[in-house]
Amino acid sequence: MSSSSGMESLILQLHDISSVKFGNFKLKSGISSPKYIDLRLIVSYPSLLRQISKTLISSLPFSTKYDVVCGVPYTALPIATCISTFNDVPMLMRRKEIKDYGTSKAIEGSFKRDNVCLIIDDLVTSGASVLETAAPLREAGLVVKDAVVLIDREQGGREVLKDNGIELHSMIKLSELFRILRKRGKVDEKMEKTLTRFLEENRKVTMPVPGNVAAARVKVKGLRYEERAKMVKNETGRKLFEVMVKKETNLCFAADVSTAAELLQIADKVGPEICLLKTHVDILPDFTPDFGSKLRAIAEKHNFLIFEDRKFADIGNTVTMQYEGGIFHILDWADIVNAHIISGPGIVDGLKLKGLPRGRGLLLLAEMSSAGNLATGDYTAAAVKIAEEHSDFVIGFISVNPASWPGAPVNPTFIQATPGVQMVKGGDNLGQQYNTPYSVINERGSDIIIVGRGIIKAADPEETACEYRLQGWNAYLAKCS
Ligand code: S5P
Repeated sequence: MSSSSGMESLILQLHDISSVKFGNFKLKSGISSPKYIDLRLIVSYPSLLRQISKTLISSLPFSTKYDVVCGVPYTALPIATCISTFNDVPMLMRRKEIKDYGTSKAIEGSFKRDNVCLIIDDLVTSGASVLETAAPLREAGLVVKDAVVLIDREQGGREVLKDNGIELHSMIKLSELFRILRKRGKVDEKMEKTLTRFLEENRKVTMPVPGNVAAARVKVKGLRYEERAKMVKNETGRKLFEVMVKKETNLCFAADVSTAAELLQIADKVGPEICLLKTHVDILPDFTPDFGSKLRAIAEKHNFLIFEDRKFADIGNTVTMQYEGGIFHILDWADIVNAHIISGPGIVDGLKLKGLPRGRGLLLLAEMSSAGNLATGDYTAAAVKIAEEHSDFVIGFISVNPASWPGAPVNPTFIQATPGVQMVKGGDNLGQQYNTPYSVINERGSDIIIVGRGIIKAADPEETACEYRLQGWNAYLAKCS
């Protein structure tokens, strides 16, 4: 069997077992796709799995050298296992969930520092999942230079990986797979045209564009807020970036004062310095129904947005009522609210139901600033995933160190807002932890500094807000350059 007829037979088998399907599929991201590829099914077909594993390795250039292999969890794990046993090459496993007991290792298996590790995956789209596996391998001292995949979707992953020092080898490109199935009569002419158009439209994902969320993970560091504004789907998210650019500020003021009267007064004072004003409306003893309209008038006067830090956490149905109703009618006056993801993605669906028709935006709490909090690791990753699935409504995250997230920098359409900011690193006596504006923006990969007591307790809050604005903005300029 020649290698091209071997490849054709593999592709036909994948089609026969419905690992590759054609039609009209709604993907998790919300976009419609004329094809659906699910390679998890191959574990039920041992001879196919064997064939794929052998073909994958033979598709590597002769010059590719490696000491160990590691499959991207989960679909590629059985493939990597077969490759390991057939070729007598040791395998490593990357844990998706890192245990917080025992040895807490991210990489299982035995290896030496500087061992070269070949990454194996089933599909590559944006390259993000390969990078997520490469990061802990590299952190553990391994060298990662090559990745081999079954199918390259030709959506920018190759370029993203190259930028990160990884050469991509693929057994087959998606366009080639379509061509073979067309030749073998498995795809009609009309579907072939739809597929070609789909590929063309999705090809340039290395240039971040709205809707191409995963692929937009590239090069956020050098992107300016004005460029990112153009990529955002949600109108409030876009407006926030625009306000930041226009007013040259990435300062959010956390207006945790004791009364509504005081809040309105200080909002008017610091208004020129800020892009966002954050409230905790439930701490105001003198709240009246006209609070929202009064605050909105000040926000319009000084051109800033309003963020009610409600930290919704309940099930979807309950949060719809909490958002819209009660005493506070948050939906009527807050441009932005935030939510924990502890209850699962239904909370976003609930808030979106009410918020999206009003053009509102949502921030997800991916990390927290307080000592010992539990929003770390997989929890943070789950927040990113939910955000990507709802990028029409989720505008970004409350985060502390997004530069450290796997696959960072994350999609630049999302804004990162960080609390726990003061001029000097430190904390309060109830667990709050502070970093400086420079560290938050420049080193920790955030976009907005959220400052409360640093301004409220200053002798001159107006002047201090100006100082925070300058520090935050200069850190941003330094990051861009
Ligand atoms: O993890 C968090 C999330 C938030 S939104 N840590 C926080 O401190 N916050 C909020 O940011 C908090 O509720 C408060 O309103 C503000 C920080 O205030 P500061 O006085 O410590 O600057």
